[in-house]
Amino acid sequence: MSNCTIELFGLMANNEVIDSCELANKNGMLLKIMGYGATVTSLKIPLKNGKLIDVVLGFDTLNNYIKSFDLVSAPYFGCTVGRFAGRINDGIFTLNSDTFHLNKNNNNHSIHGGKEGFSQKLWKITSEQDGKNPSVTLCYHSLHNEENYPGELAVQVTYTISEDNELIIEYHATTTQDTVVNLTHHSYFNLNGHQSDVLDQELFINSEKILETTAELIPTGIFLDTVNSDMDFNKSKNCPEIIDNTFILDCNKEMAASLYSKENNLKMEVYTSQPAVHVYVGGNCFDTIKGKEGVNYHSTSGICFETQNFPDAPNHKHFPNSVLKKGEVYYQKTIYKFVAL
Ligand code: G6D
Repeated sequence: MSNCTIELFGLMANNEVIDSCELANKNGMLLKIMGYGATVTSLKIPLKNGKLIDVVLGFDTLNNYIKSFDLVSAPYFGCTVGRFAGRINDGIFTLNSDTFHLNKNNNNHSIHGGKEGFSQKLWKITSEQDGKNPSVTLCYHSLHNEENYPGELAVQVTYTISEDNELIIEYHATTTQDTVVNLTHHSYFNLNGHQSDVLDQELFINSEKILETTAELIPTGIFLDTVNSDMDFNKSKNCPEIIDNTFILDCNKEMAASLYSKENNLKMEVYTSQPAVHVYVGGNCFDTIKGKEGVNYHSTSGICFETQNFPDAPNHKHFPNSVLKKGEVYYQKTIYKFVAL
């Protein structure tokens, strides 16, 4: 019996087919992915008491995912974000003495790949792997000058669920000419189930520095110490009502962050190869589109762990490199591990 099921998720306005793929592991963990934005639409985790809970926000229909990008502040539910996740100041960066002017979609800046970033593109399911750690790979070809980024970029994202109830996300990319790349995953997690809120869940972040930003969330280049401040999550504490900050990681193989639900005795551990995790609770798109199962989401319905390079990295020489050169391979990996206690 296959633990990788492909079916129709919906049709685009031009009748282009969007498929979904559901992966199942031996413990009953279920992951559903669909091709529009290479999006995680549901992630069901088995609890010790036998219940199965969906721990990510999302929509029931393709049309609601598409419509969500027309909102003043699109939520990017569960999608793959790129070509460059996060903000780029004034939508401008210089590379190899050429200056690039990106499409602006957030105040006077570019965010999450521009007006129509990877989150709104049709990714093709190119391979699926059955067996004990089932996986699915989706691909997208971003043309040279798409959203004014240089270089044709061939991107792959592979989602795997392991026997240890891990959601493993791996990105590969190559380019026809030097460009900038920063890919991330944008699920809103809620370990009490997608219909509740995260305020009583405990947040841990293995970091002692955040990026200082302007009022428009553009990094100034200054790193702020967080120890003994409101932004110090080295000791777990309840999720804040509002947070929209990039935490600098220096943890190699150690856990980067975690979330814990006392209600469900369920913990999610985050591991990543990325140099930062942008943690986000908030949003103002709610009460506009109905979430899955008709649930009315609100600003504390979920928390994002957007593991990534630093926002605006192309404009700060002391930030980690964000340039992908022709002939190089971009590879990043993030693991969201679920532990039922
Ligand atoms: C806001 O600043 C946040 C981003 O981090 C988030 O990805 C987006 O909303 C959905 O712009």
